Amino acid sequence: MMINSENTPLIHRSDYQPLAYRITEIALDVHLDPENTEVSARLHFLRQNPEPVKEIHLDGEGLELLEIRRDGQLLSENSYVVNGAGLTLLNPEADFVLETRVRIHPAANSALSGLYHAGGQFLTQCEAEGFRRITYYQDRPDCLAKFTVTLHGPKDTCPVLLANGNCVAQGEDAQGFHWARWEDPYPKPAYLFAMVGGDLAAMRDTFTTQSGRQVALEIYVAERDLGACSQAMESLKRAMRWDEEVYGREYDLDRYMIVATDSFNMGAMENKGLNIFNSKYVLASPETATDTDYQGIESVIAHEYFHNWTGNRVTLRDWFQLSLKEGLTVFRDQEFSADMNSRGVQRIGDVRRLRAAQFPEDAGPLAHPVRPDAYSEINNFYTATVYEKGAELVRMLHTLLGKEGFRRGTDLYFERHDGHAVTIEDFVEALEDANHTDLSRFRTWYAQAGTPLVKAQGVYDPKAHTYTLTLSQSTPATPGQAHKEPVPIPVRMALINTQGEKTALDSRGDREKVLVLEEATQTWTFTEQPDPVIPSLLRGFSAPVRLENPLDDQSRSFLACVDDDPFNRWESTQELALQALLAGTQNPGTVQHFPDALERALAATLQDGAMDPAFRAELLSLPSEDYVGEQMAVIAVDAIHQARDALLSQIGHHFHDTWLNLYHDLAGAYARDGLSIGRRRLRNMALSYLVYSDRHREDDMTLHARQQYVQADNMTDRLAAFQLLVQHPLHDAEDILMDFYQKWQDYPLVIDKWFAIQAMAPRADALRHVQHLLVHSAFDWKVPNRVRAVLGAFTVNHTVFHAADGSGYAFFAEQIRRLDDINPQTAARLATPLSRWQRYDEVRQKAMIQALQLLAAKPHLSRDLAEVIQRAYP
Ligand code: 0A1
Ligand code: ZN
Repeated sequence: MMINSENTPLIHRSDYQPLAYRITEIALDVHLDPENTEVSARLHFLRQNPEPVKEIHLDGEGLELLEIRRDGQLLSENSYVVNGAGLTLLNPEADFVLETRVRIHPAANSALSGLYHAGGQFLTQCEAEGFRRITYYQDRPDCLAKFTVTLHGPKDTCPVLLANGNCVAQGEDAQGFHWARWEDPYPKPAYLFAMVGGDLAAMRDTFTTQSGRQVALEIYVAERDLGACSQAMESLKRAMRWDEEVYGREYDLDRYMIVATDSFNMGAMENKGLNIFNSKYVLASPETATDTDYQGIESVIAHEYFHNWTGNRVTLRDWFQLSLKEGLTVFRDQEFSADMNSRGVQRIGDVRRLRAAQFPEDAGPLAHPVRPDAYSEINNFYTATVYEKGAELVRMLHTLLGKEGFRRGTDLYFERHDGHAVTIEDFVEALEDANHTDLSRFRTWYAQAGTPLVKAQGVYDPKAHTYTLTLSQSTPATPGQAHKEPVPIPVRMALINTQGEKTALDSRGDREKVLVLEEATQTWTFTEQPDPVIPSLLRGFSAPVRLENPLDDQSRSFLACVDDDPFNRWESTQELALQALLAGTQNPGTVQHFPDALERALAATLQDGAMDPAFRAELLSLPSEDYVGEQMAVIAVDAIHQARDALLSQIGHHFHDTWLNLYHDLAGAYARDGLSIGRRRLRNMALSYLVYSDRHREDDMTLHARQQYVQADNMTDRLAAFQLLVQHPLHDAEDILMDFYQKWQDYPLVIDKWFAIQAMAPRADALRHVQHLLVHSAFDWKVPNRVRAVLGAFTVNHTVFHAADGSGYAFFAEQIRRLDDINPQTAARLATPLSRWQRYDEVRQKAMIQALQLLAAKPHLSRDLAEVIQRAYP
């Protein structure tokens, strides 16, 4: 596609060059002012090689250079060059001190990268390349320096001044300004730099490390939110303890600070000793946050904390290694959450997310390896592949090496590389060396894009009493990678007999095994199997693959009732429901057949009152519209929606009395323990099925929802009812919408939900309604959470976004054009659903391509959005 922007040059992994100069120390002096902030920087340069170099490039973007000195002397104009990409120093000495003074404009920074002023606070975001928007620097992760930062700010609006490390001095000057000096003893790359200035209150606590040091913990929020920080604080302490116990990693500074803001592009950022968080992952009270929100806080707080070792102490050589910190840290946070909550339910959620975001990415034009080979804009590579698939690779390594072997490997990794900027290769080597093993073939996982397909074929021989299992693998071609190699795939498996027991698989009596499928096809024979068996494969989802296991419905239904692997038990029910939904899409509009096998599986779960309610709720939920679409050659948007609606109402109707009993029995006082959370989840699921059952009945179950909406004493229950009412196709919920808004208008995170639930409602006038949301007085183009609440939610309102007349796409593209001028990173991310045009029918394809063309023709197209469009429609 012709792109209307200053082209999109690619940066290649193979072009990596080590630094010619290190910067050993940096001292920053910052005078905070929303309109004009001045930043003075003093950098100590040290040449790495004896040979002189012609020039040094320092990155810089949008900086107004006011002064520049080398070793104290003003620099003459012919010894440096300044342009849009930065500053080039000509004929530098072997070592020298560079001083610069620049002016920047935080209030005008709506991209939220670098230093910005939002909601009355000064904040920074430097990953990946934001530091160059603050001062001239070698803004790359292998440039590790010791930072000293002095912040000056007005006392009234900025009583709190924070930066990384320890506060070593503070004072006041004559003009009513005060200042604070911070020193971080650990050399770090610039992407981990942070500073904050604002009127903030702190929730304080302490943590005593395993070696007995006391660490001050501080969470900075607006004064009125102080009461909503306890989940964050408790999660932080649990994460600190867990990292000591499971990885032997202790915190290394005397102070750990977290700052919350409503204006943030992502979830949170692991800046050394000074995390900056989207307030969505800090603030929670039972009245304003759902159980899912609480869970999100626990996992993101842990994620950022775990980065202190996996990312900060051991950092990245270059951005192609991003998954070295992200894949590993996601794996660590998933395991932490599994230990804190229910392991089975956690795994199901992790796989759901992987399949919802990463599998489609891996199957489309934006597919890339976990360790990419080239990029234009690194911000576009904070993807589900780098994060979630990256975590799955680490999980497979954990499976292959075993818990102890993996720990030996990470111990060696930290020992070897502490304080260094390293590669994924270094990580794999440490695991190999610590275990005297060879992971050569495993490396292909990092280099190759695409989701492998594993096909299983099993034969039981009743005479020989053997069960023979043949597994084969293939990976579809992805952009730039036509040919694929086999990868080692750990397949955790068991054989289950007619009594529902796992049989012995070998003479040792093991009842579960990990088979490693390394070749294109391999066969395993299990002897001494006196009875027919059903294979339970890929238990715990032991590898990020698609599995084709040709079982009949009978066997699946059986596994759905007896399999002791929670993931596979869930998977069996999902597969039955998926088949029913796919069948439903074939005959849209007709009364749907509700298969016996699915009925039996659901009935067994519904009757099992002893089962963990959270797990029970998982077993009773249907695959998402997205997931169903993924399994089709052409995504039949409307048919999927109708089939799913129809099956929901059938299940609601068929088990009506059971749902109603559950709904009443599960009522209980609000509490935050795991059991209560599970009970709420299951109860709200019952309510949802009851409301769907209305279609078949005389009674009006929305009355229950209305009552619950009014009487709820917590946001989980209130929002569940609210969502059902707003998204119900027949009932008018204007009064409820007004009521909700009035109650919560002062709580941005709650109002985000109010926007999102409306933007997801498949109502007849949905597009017009979403247009209205964009002009609502509470809508704000500058706040990413708010923009995502409307535009992000709109893209999952499938029947509206994908309306056959193209109206959804056209509307959407217009909004993305507008957003690109304000916040390119968020615009590019939101635009990715358009890249999946090949998956739809011809009419929709045309309309999606038109939308992409509308974007491509935009004047001043950002590099972020340009790259997404370019790759979506080359
Ligand atoms: N490293 C953070 C995520 C993050 C990435 C980029 C950002 O701005 C462009 C902000 C945050 C994490 O993994 O949590
Ligand atoms: Zn991370």
